Amino acid sequence: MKIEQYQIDQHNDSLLSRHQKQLRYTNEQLGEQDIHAQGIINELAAFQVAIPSWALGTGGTRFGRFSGGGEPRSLEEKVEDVGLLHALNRSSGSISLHIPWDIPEQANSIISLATSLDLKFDAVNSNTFQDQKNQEQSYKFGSLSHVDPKVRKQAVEHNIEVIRYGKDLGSKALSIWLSDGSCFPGQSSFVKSFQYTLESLQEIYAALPDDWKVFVEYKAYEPNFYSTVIQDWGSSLLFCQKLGPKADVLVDLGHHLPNANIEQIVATLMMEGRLAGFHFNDSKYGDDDLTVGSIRPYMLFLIFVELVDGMKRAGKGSDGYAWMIDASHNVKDPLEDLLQSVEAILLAYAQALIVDRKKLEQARNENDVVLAQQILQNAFRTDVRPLVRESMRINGGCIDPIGLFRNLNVRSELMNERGKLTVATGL
Ligand code: PSV
Ligand code: MN
Ligand code: MN
Repeated sequence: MKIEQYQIDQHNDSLLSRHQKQLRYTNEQLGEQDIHAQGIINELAAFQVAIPSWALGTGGTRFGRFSGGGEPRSLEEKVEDVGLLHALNRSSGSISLHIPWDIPEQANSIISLATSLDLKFDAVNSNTFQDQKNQEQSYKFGSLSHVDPKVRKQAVEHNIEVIRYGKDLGSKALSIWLSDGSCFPGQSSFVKSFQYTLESLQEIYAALPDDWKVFVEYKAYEPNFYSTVIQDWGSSLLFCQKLGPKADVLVDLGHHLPNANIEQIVATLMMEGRLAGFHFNDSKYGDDDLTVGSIRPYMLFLIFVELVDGMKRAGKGSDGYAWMIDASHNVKDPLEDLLQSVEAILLAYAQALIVDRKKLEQARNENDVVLAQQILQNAFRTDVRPLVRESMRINGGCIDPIGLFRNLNVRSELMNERGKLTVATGL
């Protein structure tokens, strides 16, 4: 299944006059506040969000999995699915692989498939949270932090192997999420676990190519429920500082304890120049991996307020960070869900771009709390959807990606091609 440009153009033609009317209204509204809408549209058009290979099928929960059908059966089909998303929104121009769920047996052919769909390979992810077939040592009691040097060695070698796969594909970063920790008090020593992990990470760091980065992801709990070795942004930053300039902290929105002020974490990491990027998702309770912006859109906006500020201070564009969705789908079509997530990210980014920074600064200096809140909420409550639609349209994408996905019956086409009962490889 491939979406042709003429299908997108036809779809856009049918929506164009309505879209232009709405866009004119938004432009006028922003113009009154001296905001140049075209500049914002260009920033949105440049913003690319990577799609993880494991979010293309139904994830399920530990209680069950209800496959939706037509799911990708191979790495090639996963790349093709991301190609469909990117054709529709022109904002999902890369895929992130998880080894060994995805093994690029022949790098050249997978690269040429990706290139034909205008896709690149984002960070590669290692996996030491599951035992693999024919693996000598078990990760039941940890991997990079394990008390047994043989287990640590195996986990280090796996990460180095992942770097090799990534190098062949043109990736530029290794993402490490460590599930290591303990389920009960007394099970392990916090200090030794940290030190073993540091030594293991140092070996992996030494194997990084010159132009690579390692992203260190933290998570408060799960699958270990008493302690996690890299439990929070502070631990992650500590590892990164000890490792060196090629290591940065990766923030996954679902990996915090309830009520954590994630926007403040982001501001601090950016102040220190140590933010690698994001795993975007949303949650009500924990690592729910729900559609971005579906539960706490105001929090997402506040995070983007800090991101925009931090990027300006660092003199970096949005391409200086790794943006990715890390989601799982139980009841929605995974592709539709991902389209919704990308749109939510762009909406929050657009809202953050229209915040009147000068007035905000002034309100802060005058301790005018009411005005400061109003300035933020004024931006948050502005309907920026026409700007996001326009950013996709000028890049050759759709005004309404989910609309065209449905009009073209993409999912039933995929079911015809791949079968009704296919289950995505991976998770
Ligand atoms: C762990 O919860 C996580 O967020 C990490 O990023 C993993 O690599 C990913 O999910 C997939 O399991
Ligand atoms: Mn993640
Ligand atoms: Mn997670």
